Amino acid sequence: DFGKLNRTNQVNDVDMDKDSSSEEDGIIPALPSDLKHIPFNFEKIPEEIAIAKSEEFFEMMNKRRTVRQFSKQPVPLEIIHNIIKTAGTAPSGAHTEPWTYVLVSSPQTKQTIREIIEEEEEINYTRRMGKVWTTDLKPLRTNWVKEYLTDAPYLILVFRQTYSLRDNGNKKLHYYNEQSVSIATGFLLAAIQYAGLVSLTSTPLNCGPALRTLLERPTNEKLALLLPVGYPADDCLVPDLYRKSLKEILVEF
Ligand code: IYR
Repeated sequence: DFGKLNRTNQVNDVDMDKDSSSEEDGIIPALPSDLKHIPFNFEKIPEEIAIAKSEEFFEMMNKRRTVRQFSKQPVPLEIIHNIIKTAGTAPSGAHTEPWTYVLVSSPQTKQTIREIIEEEEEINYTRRMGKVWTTDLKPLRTNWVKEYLTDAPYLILVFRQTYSLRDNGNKKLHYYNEQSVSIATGFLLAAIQYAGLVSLTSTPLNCGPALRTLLERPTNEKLALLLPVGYPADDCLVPDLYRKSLKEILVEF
């Protein structure tokens, strides 16, 4: 759950009363002030089935790998739409849903994106990132040449809305927009995996403004991530990495 911030920016975990003074102050909530609360239709899963399902989901997610060599094989658009709909089910601060997904399949636009990113990434690798960072990345065999940007059938650019405007022109605050977009991207990656596709969670350094301008997004939106989506190339290689065990990531009291 997302804590609430009051006007003095202090965290207030207690739910505000229905007849709190906010409207007397001339502050109108972003959601309808008469928003109904309705019964929650919860369907309980029997425990033994829940255990099997949770294990099955782990096995499926544990097969996810970040892929840097993509096939040019097309993917039905309907799958991509369903994946983005899934990302849209993520929780968000005050239900502000602070995300925009820009889906690129046009070869010309993918080419322009590739040129923008490769130009910046060459400077990143050779001048900005520094010796420690580039040395850490060496075993992963990444560089500034990004064929996946033109090979993958789709690029999903995740934009984070730092705020939005209400119908009356007032600013709507997007609380915890970084966390909300990060969670939604997790949903997106899980949906991609479940649909049998692959992706790469890329963070094009210093490319945000140029890509935002190219894709005609407003200045309140910041590029969070760029995900190529498709099938892996037939000769795709992945680094032979292992994941931490439960024991290494869990602390129980
Ligand atoms: N953004 C660069 C560099 C890069 C950084 C990290 I941290 C990685 O895990 C992988 C790559 C690139 O995309 O190549």
